[in-house]
Amino acid sequence: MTTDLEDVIEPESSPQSPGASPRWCAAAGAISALFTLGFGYLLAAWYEEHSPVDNVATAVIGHAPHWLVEIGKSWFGTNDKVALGIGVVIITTALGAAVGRAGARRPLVVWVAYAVLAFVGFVAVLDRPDTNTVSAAVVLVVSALAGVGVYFLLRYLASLEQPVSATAGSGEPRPDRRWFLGVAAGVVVVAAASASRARTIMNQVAVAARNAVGLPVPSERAPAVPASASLSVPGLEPIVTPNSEFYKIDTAFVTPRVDPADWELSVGGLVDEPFTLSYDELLNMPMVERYLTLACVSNEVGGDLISNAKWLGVPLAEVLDRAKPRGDAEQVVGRSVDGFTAGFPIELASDGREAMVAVGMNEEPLPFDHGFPARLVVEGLYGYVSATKWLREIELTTWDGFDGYWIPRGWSKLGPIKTQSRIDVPRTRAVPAGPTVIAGVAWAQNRGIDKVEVRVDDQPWQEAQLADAISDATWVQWMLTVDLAVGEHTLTVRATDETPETQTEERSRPDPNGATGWHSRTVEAAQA
Ligand SMILES: Nc1nc2c(c(=O)[nH]1)N[C@H]1C(S)=C(S)[C@@H](COP(=O)(O)O)O[C@H]1N2
Ligand SMILES: [Mo]
Repeated sequence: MTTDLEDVIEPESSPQSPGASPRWCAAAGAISALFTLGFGYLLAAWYEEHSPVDNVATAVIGHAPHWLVEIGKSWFGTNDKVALGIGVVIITTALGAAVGRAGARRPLVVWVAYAVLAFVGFVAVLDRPDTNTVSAAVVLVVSALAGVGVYFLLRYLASLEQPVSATAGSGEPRPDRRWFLGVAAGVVVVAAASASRARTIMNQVAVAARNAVGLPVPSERAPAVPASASLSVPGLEPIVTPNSEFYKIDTAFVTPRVDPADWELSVGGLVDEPFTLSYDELLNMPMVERYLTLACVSNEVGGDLISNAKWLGVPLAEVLDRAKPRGDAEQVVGRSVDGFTAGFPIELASDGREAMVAVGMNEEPLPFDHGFPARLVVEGLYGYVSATKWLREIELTTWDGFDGYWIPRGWSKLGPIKTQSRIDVPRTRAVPAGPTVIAGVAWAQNRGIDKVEVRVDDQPWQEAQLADAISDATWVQWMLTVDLAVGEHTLTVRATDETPETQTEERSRPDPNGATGWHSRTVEAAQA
């Protein structure tokens, strides 16, 4: 018997065809789905657009219910985007297999499934402000057609039979899988190569541009960090966090890699003189340099979503003044290239706290992960209401006129950082009995730390030694040597800020406006 195109389109017409069985059609479906992802990624890179997977994942992150996002964060922590990416690939493969299998009897199902896929991809595009819908549609249609093509090709190859001579004697036609397997392997390789090539294309322009940036010399340098700001306790975090160690939190499925050549910062809203700045214009404004400790509202008591860096940037007050804010402007909203928003009261831009449009971080242009080419940093506010990365717009609006990204998701509209302290040393549970150094950090940005106290079990609080603070905008190190008897001990720390207010013992969760409670650690002291 022969296999012709008719069999491919309507397999019922040749019931004895052994090749394109549902199982092999499922494999063809899974492989063509993977091919669609990789090829779509490459097309998107050519068109300088986000990949369809990125768009869909971004839409999922943006519209996922509050509880689901929190589950994602608690299961996968900072790896939640990787988990989501792997999830997308697994789901696509599984759906592809199911559709491919259904296509064994009803090829139309495959066409419909790919059409639905392209439609979902298109709806996700509509959510992104920085996307050209026409090129996105081209990417979706072409990659979906390519996926359908690969499916029917594989399905056809799966139906091939060995030449009659090879099956002589039996009389039964036997399937010939060699073509299928060879082509399928080739398709998988092409899909993977497309994805990796797309990644490179998407990154290279921005990477080269960032490498070429020469940061301006600030008109006001930050004073050098005094040696007295660092206690020499092994295991204590450095007072200034290296960029590679700086905590990273954002909603971006793929870190934006913005080419500053096609970037602009616009300042507008309730202002008399809206304006835009190119990256070079921004770099030519008078710059200051400041140490500032950023903290995430999601940080648990004792957690590490807090880091300290030296930032280089233009004071926010100068940027806003230039636009001549109107009397009814109450809120400063930062908007990112990927649609994230964060807002805070306009008074905080000029009440003496550090607040800037930052371009540099620890003597480098901002790393991509931390907002290149520009971001906001505001002393004393959690990042979710202030520290917009990949900043593209500053809009002045009324307080009720706009809610930032996290506000409708259950977080407070005001996000002042709460006074907190953390035990870092000892790092291990087992410690030698006798004099033991306890050390850590405490922070109360914009108020300053007045004192830190440590308690062993139920003994009286003892005041710890404080290192010199770089400024009220940064965390401060503390240490205390306590005498531990053999056995188990609970060490507890609490800080008092300069208001002066001592942090509350009452434990509360990070949502809606930052965790409270005293950090404590249990150690086991043994005879040395
Ligand atoms: N564009 C954008 N900016 C953002 C966010 C985001 O999701 N997208 N997250 C904010 C939050 S919640 C925090 S805590 C800080 C974290 O900054 P970092 O990643 O540089 O530490 O960035 C803020 N800026
Ligand atoms: Mo955050």
